[in-house]
Amino acid sequence: MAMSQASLFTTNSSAISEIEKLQEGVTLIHRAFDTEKLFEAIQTVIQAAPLRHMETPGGKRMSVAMTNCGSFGWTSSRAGYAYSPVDPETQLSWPPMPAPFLKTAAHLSMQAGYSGFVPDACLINRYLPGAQMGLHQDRDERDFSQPIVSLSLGLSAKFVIGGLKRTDPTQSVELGDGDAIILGGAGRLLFHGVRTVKAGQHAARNSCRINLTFRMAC
Ligand code: MD3
Ligand code: FE
Repeated sequence: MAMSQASLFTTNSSAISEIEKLQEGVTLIHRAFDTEKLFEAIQTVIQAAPLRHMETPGGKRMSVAMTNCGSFGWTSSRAGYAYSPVDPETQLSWPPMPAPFLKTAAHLSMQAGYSGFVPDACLINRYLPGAQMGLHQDRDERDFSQPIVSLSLGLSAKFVIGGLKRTDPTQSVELGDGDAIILGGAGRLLFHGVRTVKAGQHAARNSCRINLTFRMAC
């Protein structure tokens, strides 16, 4: 792993979390949350708003399957990227954010130094082995002064972080079950992506990687 500040330790009800500042505005927290509790809440969201492979504006099927909960959900289609108050598949509101989602996002953003974070959108990304996410910036939100909180569950993946230009050098970090990464300030608009997820042997959930990203979208 690349340069990181001395770690701080804090408790997460059952485990000892480890906080690592990867670079200005990029905070990684290991053992950050209760994966079992969140995994259960994820199942309830997925039952109400099933995972689906969205289409890129260029007409390609995304390898990552997605759904959302909260007041707004991130969508991609031939028409472009947009935050929508309804699921385009059903025209129904997205499922509400489960209480443990909100509580975890608020707690972790606080640990990274951002107080008062109340996300209105949570994107759920599911990576089966073979799925990846190309290098991109998150620019569809209204206020870039708001952080993004990302939680990883299940299979590990190599996460790539670059700079403010697509061609800037990158650093990679492995994100595994129970890891959180918080992007704010100077980190908020960095290019980032996820390398192709490999099949693996996660003890409880070996079939996929799930990532939750909490955002203040609108
Ligand atoms: C770094 N998801 O949904 S989350 C995305 O693991 C997305 O599914 C990835 O990128 C995933 O847009 C990475 C971590 C993340 C999220 C936003 C960032 C890293 C970031 C914004 C700026 C810099
Ligand atoms: Fe992103």
